Amino acid sequence: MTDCLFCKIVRGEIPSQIVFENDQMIVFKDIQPVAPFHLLAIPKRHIDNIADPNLVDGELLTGLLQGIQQVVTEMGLKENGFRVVANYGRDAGEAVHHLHFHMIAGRSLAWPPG
Ligand code: DGP
Repeated sequence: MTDCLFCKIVRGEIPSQIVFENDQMIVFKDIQPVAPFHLLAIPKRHIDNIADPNLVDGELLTGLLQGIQQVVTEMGLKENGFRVVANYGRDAGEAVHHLHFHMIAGRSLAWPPG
């Protein structure tokens, strides 16, 4: 998708702070962090969001989760805990329409979220 913001980040057309990358995905720092650690895990391939039927490709989803597991392990986030969130639609505040998992950690996180 030419105009997709996160596709541009994948292609390196918009600068980002990438902390993890493999063939399928990148993980980079959120530009508006809500916690000391706020990362976004995204597939390199354009997938609209968590409700995109293309995500039934179990291999992609498994790969994304494996990448997330690797990052939380390597960054030491498993010690105190972390949260992984995918927003969908207006009520959840989805702003960028390229599948992304927020990875949030580094402070006590309230539940339920606001
Ligand atoms: P969501 O509301 O779930 O669609 O979250 C989108 C997130 O993307 C939001 O936390 C801010 C982040 N974001 C938006 N534009 C950029 C950008 O250009 N660079 C980075 N690193 N993050 C961005």
